[in-house]
Amino acid sequence: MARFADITGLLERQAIELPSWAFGNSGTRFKVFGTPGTPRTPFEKVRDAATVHEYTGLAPTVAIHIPWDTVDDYSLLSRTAHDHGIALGTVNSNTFQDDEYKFGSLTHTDPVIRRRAIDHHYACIDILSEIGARDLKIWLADGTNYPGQGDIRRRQDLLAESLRAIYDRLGPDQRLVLEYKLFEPAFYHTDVPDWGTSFAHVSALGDRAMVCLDTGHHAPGTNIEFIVAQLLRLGRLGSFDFNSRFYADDDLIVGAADPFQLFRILVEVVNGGGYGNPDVAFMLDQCHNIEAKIPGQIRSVLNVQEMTARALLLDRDALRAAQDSGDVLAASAVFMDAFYTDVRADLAAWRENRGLPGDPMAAFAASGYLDRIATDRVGGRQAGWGA
Ligand code: PSV
Ligand code: MN
Ligand code: MN
Repeated sequence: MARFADITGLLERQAIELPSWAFGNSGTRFKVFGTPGTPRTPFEKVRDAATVHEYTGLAPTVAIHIPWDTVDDYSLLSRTAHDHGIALGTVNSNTFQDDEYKFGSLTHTDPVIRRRAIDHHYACIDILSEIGARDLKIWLADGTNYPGQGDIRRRQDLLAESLRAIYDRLGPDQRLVLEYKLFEPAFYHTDVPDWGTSFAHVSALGDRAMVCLDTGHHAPGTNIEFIVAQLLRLGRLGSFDFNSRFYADDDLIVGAADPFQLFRILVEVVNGGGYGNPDVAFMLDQCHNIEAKIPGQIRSVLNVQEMTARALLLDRDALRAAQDSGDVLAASAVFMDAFYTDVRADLAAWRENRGLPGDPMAAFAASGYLDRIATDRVGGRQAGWGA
Protein backbone atom coordinates (compact mmCIF):
# COMPACT_ATOMS: atom_id res chain seq x y z
CA MET A 1 0.00 0.00 0.00
CA ALA A 2 1.19 3.55 -0.71
CA ARG A 3 2.32 5.54 2.32
CA PHE A 4 0.35 8.55 3.45
CA ALA A 5 3.32 10.81 2.67
CA ASP A 6 3.09 9.68 -0.96
CA ILE A 7 -0.44 10.96 -1.44
CA THR A 8 -0.33 14.38 0.24
CA GLY A 9 0.50 16.11 -3.05
CA LEU A 10 -2.66 14.66 -4.53
CA LEU A 11 -4.74 15.48 -1.47
CA GLU A 12 -3.71 19.09 -1.79
CA ARG A 13 -5.58 19.25 -5.09
CA GLN A 14 -8.93 18.36 -3.57
CA ALA A 15 -11.69 20.92 -4.03
CA ILE A 16 -15.32 20.28 -3.12
CA GLU A 17 -18.01 22.76 -4.10
CA LEU A 18 -20.69 23.48 -1.51
CA PRO A 19 -24.37 24.06 -2.31
CA SER A 20 -25.67 27.43 -1.12
CA TRP A 21 -28.97 25.72 -0.26
CA ALA A 22 -27.31 23.54 2.37
CA PHE A 23 -27.11 26.65 4.58
CA GLY A 24 -30.80 27.47 4.35
CA ASN A 25 -33.53 25.77 6.35
CA SER A 26 -34.84 22.60 4.81
CA GLY A 27 -37.09 19.78 5.82
CA THR A 28 -39.59 17.26 4.62
CA ARG A 29 -43.19 17.75 3.59
CA PHE A 30 -44.03 17.18 7.26
CA LYS A 31 -42.00 19.95 8.85
CA VAL A 32 -39.22 22.44 8.26
CA PHE A 33 -37.34 23.03 11.50
CA GLY A 34 -35.81 26.48 11.64
CA THR A 35 -32.30 26.99 12.95
CA PRO A 36 -31.25 30.19 14.73
CA GLY A 37 -28.67 32.03 12.67
CA THR A 38 -29.83 30.66 9.33
CA PRO A 39 -28.75 33.04 6.54
CA ARG A 40 -31.31 35.62 5.50
CA THR A 41 -29.65 36.44 2.18
CA PRO A 42 -27.39 34.84 -0.44
CA PHE A 43 -24.59 37.02 0.97
CA GLU A 44 -24.94 35.32 4.35
CA LYS A 45 -24.99 31.89 2.71
CA VAL A 46 -21.71 32.76 0.98
CA ARG A 47 -20.28 33.85 4.32
CA ASP A 48 -21.19 30.48 5.87
CA ALA A 49 -19.76 28.58 2.93
CA ALA A 50 -16.51 30.52 3.32
CA THR A 51 -16.39 29.45 6.94
CA VAL A 52 -16.42 25.79 5.90
CA HIS A 53 -13.43 26.50 3.67
CA GLU A 54 -11.66 28.44 6.39
CA TYR A 55 -11.74 25.41 8.72
CA THR A 56 -11.04 22.69 6.16
CA GLY A 57 -9.21 24.17 3.17
CA LEU A 58 -11.42 21.91 1.09
CA ALA A 59 -14.28 24.03 -0.21
CA PRO A 60 -13.04 26.96 -2.30
CA THR A 61 -16.31 27.46 -4.21
CA VAL A 62 -20.03 27.62 -3.55
CA ALA A 63 -22.75 26.79 -6.07
CA ILE A 64 -25.77 29.03 -6.39
CA HIS A 65 -29.34 28.18 -7.34
CA ILE A 66 -31.47 30.61 -9.32
CA PRO A 67 -33.95 32.02 -8.33
CA TRP A 68 -33.22 31.00 -4.72
CA ASP A 69 -30.04 33.08 -4.76
CA THR A 70 -31.29 35.96 -6.86
CA VAL A 71 -29.55 39.25 -6.04
CA ASP A 72 -29.47 42.65 -7.72
CA ASP A 73 -25.75 42.59 -8.23
CA TYR A 74 -23.99 39.28 -8.94
CA SER A 75 -20.61 40.97 -9.22
CA LEU A 76 -21.07 42.14 -5.65
CA LEU A 77 -21.98 38.62 -4.55
CA SER A 78 -18.89 37.36 -6.35
CA ARG A 79 -16.69 40.02 -4.73
CA THR A 80 -18.13 39.14 -1.35
CA ALA A 81 -17.15 35.53 -1.94
CA HIS A 82 -13.63 36.61 -2.91
CA ASP A 83 -13.36 38.88 0.12
CA HIS A 84 -14.03 35.82 2.27
CA GLY A 85 -11.55 33.60 0.47
CA ILE A 86 -13.83 31.63 -1.85
CA ALA A 87 -15.49 32.02 -5.26
CA LEU A 88 -18.93 31.42 -6.70
CA GLY A 89 -19.17 28.25 -8.76
CA THR A 90 -21.86 26.32 -10.59
CA VAL A 91 -25.11 28.05 -11.42
CA ASN A 92 -28.09 25.73 -10.94
CA SER A 93 -31.22 26.53 -12.89
CA ASN A 94 -34.63 25.94 -11.41
CA THR A 95 -37.74 25.21 -13.46
CA PHE A 96 -39.43 23.13 -10.82
CA GLN A 97 -41.23 25.50 -8.50
CA ASP A 98 -43.40 27.72 -10.64
CA ASP A 99 -47.04 26.95 -11.42
CA GLU A 100 -46.44 27.27 -15.14
CA TYR A 101 -44.10 24.25 -15.00
CA LYS A 102 -46.72 21.93 -13.55
CA PHE A 103 -46.69 19.81 -16.72
CA GLY A 104 -43.05 20.29 -17.64
CA SER A 105 -40.53 22.96 -18.56
CA LEU A 106 -38.03 22.17 -21.32
CA THR A 107 -40.32 19.32 -22.40
CA HIS A 108 -43.61 21.21 -22.13
CA THR A 109 -45.86 20.85 -25.16
CA ASP A 110 -46.73 24.55 -25.05
CA PRO A 111 -44.03 26.51 -26.90
CA VAL A 112 -44.66 29.57 -24.72
CA ILE A 113 -43.78 27.66 -21.54
CA ARG A 114 -40.78 26.03 -23.21
CA ARG A 115 -39.60 29.47 -24.30
CA ARG A 116 -39.90 30.75 -20.74
CA ALA A 117 -37.88 27.80 -19.44
CA ILE A 118 -35.20 28.36 -22.09
CA ASP A 119 -35.10 32.08 -21.27
CA HIS A 120 -34.57 31.21 -17.61
CA HIS A 121 -31.50 29.24 -18.66
CA TYR A 122 -30.29 32.18 -20.73
CA ALA A 123 -30.56 34.33 -17.61
CA CYS A 124 -28.52 31.72 -15.73
CA ILE A 125 -25.86 31.82 -18.46
CA ASP A 126 -25.70 35.60 -18.10
CA ILE A 127 -25.09 35.17 -14.38
CA LEU A 128 -22.44 32.56 -15.12
CA SER A 129 -20.66 35.08 -17.35
CA GLU A 130 -20.98 37.84 -14.80
CA ILE A 131 -19.43 35.80 -11.98
CA GLY A 132 -16.84 34.19 -14.25
CA ALA A 133 -17.87 30.63 -13.45
CA ARG A 134 -18.02 27.68 -15.81
CA ASP A 135 -20.90 25.29 -15.24
CA LEU A 136 -24.62 25.62 -15.84
CA LYS A 137 -26.22 22.68 -14.09
CA ILE A 138 -29.65 21.57 -15.21
CA TRP A 139 -31.86 19.28 -13.23
CA LEU A 140 -35.40 18.89 -14.50
CA ALA A 141 -38.44 17.82 -12.54
CA ASP A 142 -40.15 17.13 -15.88
CA GLY A 143 -42.08 13.91 -16.12
CA THR A 144 -45.54 12.41 -15.71
CA ASN A 145 -47.49 10.61 -13.02
CA TYR A 146 -49.69 8.36 -15.14
CA PRO A 147 -49.19 6.22 -18.23
CA GLY A 148 -50.71 8.04 -21.17
CA GLN A 149 -50.42 11.45 -19.51
CA GLY A 150 -47.64 12.50 -21.85
CA ASP A 151 -46.03 11.30 -25.04
CA ILE A 152 -42.67 9.99 -23.83
CA ARG A 153 -41.03 10.03 -27.25
CA ARG A 154 -42.29 13.50 -28.17
CA ARG A 155 -41.05 14.90 -24.89
CA GLN A 156 -37.56 13.55 -25.61
CA ASP A 157 -37.58 15.39 -28.93
CA LEU A 158 -38.73 18.61 -27.30
CA LEU A 159 -36.08 18.22 -24.65
CA ALA A 160 -33.38 17.78 -27.28
CA GLU A 161 -34.55 20.94 -29.04
CA SER A 162 -34.62 22.99 -25.83
CA LEU A 163 -31.21 21.77 -24.69
CA ARG A 164 -29.78 22.65 -28.10
CA ALA A 165 -31.06 26.22 -27.74
CA ILE A 166 -29.44 26.50 -24.31
CA TYR A 167 -26.17 24.85 -25.30
CA ASP A 168 -25.74 27.12 -28.30
CA ARG A 169 -25.95 30.13 -26.03
CA LEU A 170 -22.96 29.06 -23.86
CA GLY A 171 -19.68 30.92 -24.02
CA PRO A 172 -16.57 29.05 -25.18
CA ASP A 173 -15.41 28.40 -21.61
CA GLN A 174 -18.78 27.39 -20.26
CA ARG A 175 -20.33 23.95 -19.91
CA LEU A 176 -23.82 22.50 -19.68
CA VAL A 177 -24.08 19.74 -17.08
CA LEU A 178 -27.22 17.61 -17.21
CA GLU A 179 -28.27 15.85 -14.03
CA TYR A 180 -30.49 12.77 -14.04
CA LYS A 181 -32.82 11.42 -11.41
CA LEU A 182 -34.82 8.21 -11.36
CA PHE A 183 -38.05 9.65 -9.99
CA GLU A 184 -39.59 12.40 -7.84
CA PRO A 185 -41.47 14.62 -8.20
CA ALA A 186 -42.73 12.66 -11.21
CA PHE A 187 -43.66 9.11 -10.27
CA TYR A 188 -44.44 7.33 -13.51
CA HIS A 189 -41.81 8.57 -15.92
CA THR A 190 -39.10 11.21 -15.64
CA ASP A 191 -37.71 12.85 -18.76
CA VAL A 192 -34.07 12.50 -17.68
CA PRO A 193 -34.24 9.46 -15.42
CA ASP A 194 -30.83 7.85 -15.84
CA TRP A 195 -27.24 8.32 -16.94
CA GLY A 196 -27.94 6.79 -20.34
CA THR A 197 -30.55 9.42 -21.17
CA SER A 198 -28.34 12.22 -19.91
CA PHE A 199 -25.43 10.78 -21.88
CA ALA A 200 -27.51 10.54 -25.07
CA HIS A 201 -28.51 14.20 -24.81
CA VAL A 202 -25.12 15.62 -23.88
CA SER A 203 -23.37 13.57 -26.56
CA ALA A 204 -25.69 15.03 -29.17
CA LEU A 205 -25.01 18.56 -27.95
CA GLY A 206 -21.22 18.75 -28.13
CA ASP A 207 -17.96 18.58 -26.19
CA ARG A 208 -18.97 21.06 -23.52
CA ALA A 209 -22.01 19.12 -22.40
CA MET A 210 -21.50 16.66 -19.59
CA VAL A 211 -23.39 14.40 -17.21
CA CYS A 212 -23.90 15.20 -13.52
CA LEU A 213 -24.11 12.16 -11.26
CA ASP A 214 -26.03 12.76 -8.04
CA THR A 215 -25.29 9.78 -5.82
CA GLY A 216 -28.84 9.80 -4.40
CA HIS A 217 -30.59 9.56 -7.75
CA HIS A 218 -30.54 5.84 -8.48
CA ALA A 219 -32.62 2.80 -7.71
CA PRO A 220 -31.58 0.97 -4.53
CA GLY A 221 -28.80 -1.48 -5.24
CA THR A 222 -27.54 0.32 -8.35
CA ASN A 223 -23.82 -0.13 -8.88
CA ILE A 224 -22.96 3.56 -9.00
CA GLU A 225 -19.22 3.02 -9.31
CA PHE A 226 -19.86 1.20 -12.58
CA ILE A 227 -21.62 4.30 -13.92
CA VAL A 228 -18.70 6.41 -12.75
CA ALA A 229 -16.23 4.16 -14.56
CA GLN A 230 -18.30 4.18 -17.72
CA LEU A 231 -18.86 7.94 -17.84
CA LEU A 232 -15.17 8.58 -17.25
CA ARG A 233 -14.33 6.13 -19.99
CA LEU A 234 -16.67 8.03 -22.30
CA GLY A 235 -15.25 11.40 -21.23
CA ARG A 236 -18.65 12.69 -20.07
CA LEU A 237 -18.52 12.74 -16.28
CA GLY A 238 -18.81 16.45 -15.63
CA SER A 239 -19.67 16.56 -11.97
CA PHE A 240 -20.84 14.81 -8.86
CA ASP A 241 -23.59 15.84 -6.52
CA PHE A 242 -22.43 13.94 -3.43
CA ASN A 243 -24.81 13.00 -0.65
CA SER A 244 -25.96 9.78 0.93
CA ARG A 245 -29.21 7.96 1.08
CA PHE A 246 -30.90 5.08 2.79
CA TYR A 247 -34.07 5.03 0.67
CA ALA A 248 -34.43 7.53 -2.13
CA ASP A 249 -33.13 11.08 -2.65
CA ASP A 250 -32.45 11.52 1.08
CA ASP A 251 -29.78 14.25 0.69
CA LEU A 252 -28.03 13.11 3.88
CA ILE A 253 -24.38 13.71 4.71
CA VAL A 254 -22.09 12.08 2.15
CA GLY A 255 -20.39 8.97 3.49
CA ALA A 256 -22.85 8.67 6.37
CA ALA A 257 -25.10 5.94 5.01
CA ASP A 258 -22.66 3.79 3.07
CA PRO A 259 -19.00 4.75 3.45
CA PHE A 260 -17.94 1.68 1.50
CA GLN A 261 -19.95 2.81 -1.51
CA LEU A 262 -18.27 6.21 -1.34
CA PHE A 263 -14.91 4.46 -1.25
CA ARG A 264 -15.79 2.33 -4.28
CA ILE A 265 -16.91 5.41 -6.19
CA LEU A 266 -13.71 7.27 -5.38
CA VAL A 267 -11.58 4.29 -6.38
CA GLU A 268 -13.19 4.46 -9.83
CA VAL A 269 -12.73 8.21 -9.96
CA VAL A 270 -9.01 7.81 -9.29
CA ASN A 271 -8.68 4.83 -11.66
CA GLY A 272 -10.44 6.67 -14.45
CA GLY A 273 -8.36 9.85 -14.19
CA GLY A 274 -11.18 11.84 -12.65
CA TYR A 275 -9.35 12.87 -9.50
CA GLY A 276 -7.55 16.22 -9.50
CA ASN A 277 -9.06 16.66 -12.95
CA PRO A 278 -10.78 20.03 -13.39
CA ASP A 279 -13.23 18.47 -15.85
CA VAL A 280 -14.78 16.42 -13.05
CA ALA A 281 -16.25 18.75 -10.44
CA PHE A 282 -16.85 17.45 -6.93
CA MET A 283 -19.92 19.05 -5.39
CA LEU A 284 -22.19 18.36 -2.47
CA ASP A 285 -25.96 18.39 -2.82
CA GLN A 286 -27.30 18.01 0.69
CA CYS A 287 -29.85 19.39 3.08
CA HIS A 288 -29.36 19.55 6.83
CA ASN A 289 -32.87 19.17 8.18
CA ILE A 290 -32.14 18.46 11.82
CA GLU A 291 -28.39 18.90 12.33
CA ALA A 292 -26.49 22.19 12.39
CA LYS A 293 -25.73 23.23 8.84
CA ILE A 294 -22.17 24.57 8.87
CA PRO A 295 -20.73 21.65 10.89
CA GLY A 296 -22.85 19.36 8.69
CA GLN A 297 -20.99 20.70 5.69
CA ILE A 298 -17.63 20.50 7.46
CA ARG A 299 -18.34 16.85 8.34
CA SER A 300 -19.30 16.19 4.72
CA VAL A 301 -16.15 17.55 3.09
CA LEU A 302 -14.03 15.75 5.67
CA ASN A 303 -15.82 12.50 4.85
CA VAL A 304 -15.00 12.97 1.17
CA GLN A 305 -11.39 13.78 2.02
CA GLU A 306 -10.99 10.72 4.25
CA MET A 307 -12.41 8.39 1.66
CA THR A 308 -10.35 10.00 -1.09
CA ALA A 309 -7.21 9.37 0.95
CA ARG A 310 -8.13 5.73 1.34
CA ALA A 311 -8.86 5.41 -2.39
CA LEU A 312 -5.49 7.00 -3.20
CA LEU A 313 -3.74 4.58 -0.84
CA LEU A 314 -5.05 1.53 -2.69
CA ASP A 315 -2.13 -0.59 -3.86
CA ARG A 316 -3.04 -0.67 -7.53
CA ASP A 317 -0.03 -2.72 -8.58
CA ALA A 318 -0.81 -5.47 -6.09
CA LEU A 319 -4.46 -5.31 -7.08
CA ARG A 320 -3.66 -5.68 -10.77
CA ALA A 321 -1.34 -8.61 -10.09
CA ALA A 322 -4.01 -10.38 -8.07
CA GLN A 323 -6.64 -9.65 -10.72
CA ASP A 324 -4.45 -10.89 -13.54
CA SER A 325 -3.55 -14.10 -11.75
CA GLY A 326 -7.19 -14.80 -10.98
CA ASP A 327 -6.58 -14.60 -7.24
CA VAL A 328 -9.99 -13.44 -6.16
CA LEU A 329 -9.31 -13.45 -2.44
CA ALA A 330 -6.00 -11.61 -2.73
CA ALA A 331 -7.63 -8.95 -4.91
CA SER A 332 -10.43 -8.53 -2.41
CA ALA A 333 -7.92 -8.34 0.47
CA VAL A 334 -5.91 -5.58 -1.24
CA PHE A 335 -9.10 -3.63 -1.91
CA MET A 336 -10.42 -4.01 1.62
CA ASP A 337 -7.04 -3.14 3.17
CA ALA A 338 -7.27 0.30 1.64
CA PHE A 339 -10.89 0.71 2.69
CA TYR A 340 -10.14 -0.22 6.31
CA THR A 341 -7.13 2.09 6.61
CA ASP A 342 -7.80 4.70 9.25
CA VAL A 343 -6.36 7.92 7.82
CA ARG A 344 -7.77 10.30 10.42
CA ALA A 345 -4.62 10.82 12.49
CA ASP A 346 -2.47 11.31 9.38
CA LEU A 347 -4.94 13.79 7.95
CA ALA A 348 -5.08 15.73 11.23
CA ALA A 349 -1.28 16.01 11.36
CA TRP A 350 -1.11 17.01 7.70
CA ARG A 351 -3.78 19.69 8.19
CA GLU A 352 -1.83 21.15 11.08
CA ASN A 353 1.28 21.32 8.92
CA ARG A 354 -0.69 23.41 6.49
CA GLY A 355 -1.92 25.83 9.13
CA LEU A 356 -5.39 24.32 9.37
CA PRO A 357 -6.98 22.96 12.52
CA GLY A 358 -6.20 19.27 13.01
CA ASP A 359 -9.81 18.75 14.07
CA PRO A 360 -11.95 21.19 12.07
CA MET A 361 -15.18 20.08 13.76
CA ALA A 362 -13.82 20.83 17.23
CA ALA A 363 -12.16 24.06 16.13
CA PHE A 364 -15.37 25.31 14.56
CA ALA A 365 -17.42 24.34 17.63
CA ALA A 366 -14.98 26.27 19.83
CA SER A 367 -15.07 29.34 17.59
CA GLY A 368 -18.46 30.56 18.79
CA TYR A 369 -19.52 31.24 15.17
CA LEU A 370 -22.93 29.57 15.56
CA ASP A 371 -23.75 31.62 18.67
CA ARG A 372 -22.64 34.78 16.91
CA ILE A 373 -24.84 34.27 13.87
CA ALA A 374 -27.77 33.29 16.10
CA THR A 375 -27.43 36.65 17.83
CA ASP A 376 -26.61 38.74 14.77
CA ARG A 377 -29.04 37.33 12.24
CA VAL A 378 -32.31 38.36 13.71
CA GLY A 379 -35.05 39.98 11.74
CA GLY A 380 -35.64 39.52 8.06
CA ARG A 381 -36.66 36.24 6.58
CA GLN A 382 -34.45 33.23 7.03
CA ALA A 383 -33.46 31.51 3.84
CA GLY A 384 -34.99 28.16 3.30
CA TRP A 385 -34.45 25.43 0.78
CA GLY A 386 -36.09 27.31 -2.01
CA ALA A 387 -35.93 30.77 -0.45
C1 PSV B 1 -32.91 17.38 -7.35
O1 PSV B 1 -33.33 16.37 -6.49
C2 PSV B 1 -31.55 17.91 -6.97
O2 PSV B 1 -30.67 16.84 -6.71
C3 PSV B 1 -31.00 18.83 -8.03
O3 PSV B 1 -29.60 18.81 -8.03
C4 PSV B 1 -31.44 20.15 -7.54
O4 PSV B 1 -30.81 21.22 -8.12
C5 PSV B 1 -31.13 19.98 -6.07
O5 PSV B 1 -31.64 18.67 -5.80
C6 PSV B 1 -31.75 20.96 -5.15
O6 PSV B 1 -33.14 20.88 -5.30
MN1 MN C 1 -28.54 17.00 -7.18
MN1 MN D 1 -31.60 15.31 -5.51
